[in-house]
Amino acid sequence: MLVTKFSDTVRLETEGDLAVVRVDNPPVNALSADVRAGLKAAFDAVGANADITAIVLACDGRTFIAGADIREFGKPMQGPSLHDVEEAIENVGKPVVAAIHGTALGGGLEVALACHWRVAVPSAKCGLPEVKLGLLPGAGGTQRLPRLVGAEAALKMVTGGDHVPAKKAHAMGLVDELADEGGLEAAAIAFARKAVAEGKPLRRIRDMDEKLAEARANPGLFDEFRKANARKFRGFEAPEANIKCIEAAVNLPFDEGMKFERDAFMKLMTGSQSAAQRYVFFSEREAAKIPNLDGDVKPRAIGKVAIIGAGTMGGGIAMNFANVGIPVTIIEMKDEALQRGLGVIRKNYENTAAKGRISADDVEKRMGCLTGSLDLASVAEADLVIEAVFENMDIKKEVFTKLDALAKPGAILATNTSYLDVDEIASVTKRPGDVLGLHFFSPANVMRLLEIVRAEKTASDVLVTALDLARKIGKVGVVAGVCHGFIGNRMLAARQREAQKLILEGAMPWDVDRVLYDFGMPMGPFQMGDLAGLDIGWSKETSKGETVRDLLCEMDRRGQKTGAGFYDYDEKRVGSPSPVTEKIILDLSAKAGIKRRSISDEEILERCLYPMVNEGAKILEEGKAYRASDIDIVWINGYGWPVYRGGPMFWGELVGLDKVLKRMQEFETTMGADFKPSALLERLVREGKGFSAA
Ligand code: 3H9
Repeated sequence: MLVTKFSDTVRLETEGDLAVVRVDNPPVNALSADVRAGLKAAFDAVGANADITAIVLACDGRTFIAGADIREFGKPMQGPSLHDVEEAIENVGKPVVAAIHGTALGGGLEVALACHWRVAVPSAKCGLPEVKLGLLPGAGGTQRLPRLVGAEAALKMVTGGDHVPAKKAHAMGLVDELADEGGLEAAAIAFARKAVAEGKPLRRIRDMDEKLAEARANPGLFDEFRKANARKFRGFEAPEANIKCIEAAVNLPFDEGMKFERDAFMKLMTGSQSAAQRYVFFSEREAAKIPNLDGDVKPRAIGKVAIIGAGTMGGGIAMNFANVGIPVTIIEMKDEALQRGLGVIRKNYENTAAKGRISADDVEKRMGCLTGSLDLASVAEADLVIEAVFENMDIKKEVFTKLDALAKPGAILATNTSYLDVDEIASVTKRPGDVLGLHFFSPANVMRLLEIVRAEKTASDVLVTALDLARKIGKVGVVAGVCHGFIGNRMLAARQREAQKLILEGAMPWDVDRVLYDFGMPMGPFQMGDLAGLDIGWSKETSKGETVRDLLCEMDRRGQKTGAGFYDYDEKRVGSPSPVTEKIILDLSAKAGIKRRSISDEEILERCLYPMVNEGAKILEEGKAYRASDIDIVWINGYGWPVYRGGPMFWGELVGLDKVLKRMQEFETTMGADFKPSALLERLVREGKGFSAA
């Protein structure tokens, strides 16, 4: 075999009349300038070499090409473009077969689509996930894919960005042949040789028209698709741009479609939404890294988990582990509560199975991972114990005192508290190094965020274990320090405070909710309150009847569950502004001597969001978050902050920290200390820096 290097990351292996062009650019074979240059040169060379009759494009390492190199985006382009590479492949004049393992994503799949055929192992996945980065496939993906699989399937793939398993890709016509695991390259070579032997005409996808003709016969397709997905796409620019490109593929000649795609790609690439979404991609990966660790800290092995409390939270947490096959013991004090909890979990799984997302077998397999117990001593076998009992310091301390006596040495002891001081909880044990907070968000089996609360004495390997475990159960773990409400709820409190003040000063709950919904949040604070139940943490006995919430609860308007809260609800739980709430608010304003005024949408937004940015800055300066981007990841994954706005800290910088500071100072002058700017915010503005310099 003759090996020729065409760049640091691309080599050509020739044997007789066969050439394998191989990419080796760890970790994910991204299409860096070096890879593009190597590929172009290699294909030019094999094209010119009359001895070569068949070519396979393959990758070393764990995956086929996983896309363009996102780190190069926004920098000046170097070397040949991806379009040049694809032209060199498509027009090489001999059969080219892509051998796909791991993931063929974005530009990687686009390169594979420029090949004449594709062979994949069953474990491989194909996708055009650009939409998740606020982009569209910018190297012909939107023009070639519909020609191969039809416009409807292409629309779903480019706007959903999901990874399609090879078997499905094969059924769709995206992959031409499935190879045995381990036999990929042999199969791709055999495929290429057969094409030569049979004299198969080279299949250039750009020349195919049959599937497009089908789409042209169905002119309503695109608007129906837009309508069906309007809710999902709300606020995002990229899905519509992707749809327009597929429309262009159907209606324009290939080269014009390519130009349309390139222009649309550049528009998205230079916009703020894609910048935000690319930032979130890297920030999520950054969040898994603990700065300044001493040496190579290994995670502890977690083979068994125990959860104390079978309520909504405990049950939801348990499901995360059962989903990935980790055995869980759920401990309750009374059998009735235990059976109820296990029953809710089973029902949840059965609902998921009814929707076709898991099989009936999966339900039993997952339930088989769960064991109920009425004896706290069952924690003895667990490597990780998570307490999810009532949110009360005395109760938590009592539980941890017992856990300290019962858990095995080296077991990690976690509390699911949302607010309480984890140092104080850890202090009742003789092993505070093993204690930390694992703050799951409700519904705990659904929400992606896991706040990992690092107490003063939490050991490094305990933190590393928690981050590792978060990834295993499909969560995004973010480390927070001990403070009231940690990262997420502490910032939420700043927003809630302003929302409550705004309705007494002149706005109505539906005004505040509308402004935040239009900003891109899934719902506003009052809708959220109604959904969660206004009586959380409220009781008739202790109500002072002083707040809107007190008065609503006293009238048994406790939110959606009682058919009324801030809003009135119909039988389908659709809310409408309530005259009852309005009267309560007007009366309370009058009682407090507040002269109500008209409040602009702009003020509502600034009053709700700037104090959050400011609180985030305080969290940073107090060292309660490692980085500003961690704060953003909390808000995107735990509270539905729109990903295309990058999180509150990213958004604050986009608005301009100087502008945020100036408004905070003005509000402080007129409305007092709630708006006192953080010292960090002042310093960064003074120095003209962003949060990454904090
Ligand atoms: C595109 O292709 C545009 C084209 O249409 C048009 C061009 C004209 N670039 O996720 P992991 C890094 S847009 C640079 O932990 P996994 C990542 O940051 C692109 N770096 O591994 C991390 O670095 P670090 C379309 C990348 O096994 C390391 O690799 N493609 C890229 O859990 C490991 O990543 C995508 O959107 C990249 N493209 O998952 C695919 N990808 O170690 C994006 C990863 O320093 N990538 N890195 O933290 C993924 O979805 C996952 O990384 C993948 C592997 C599934 C591939």
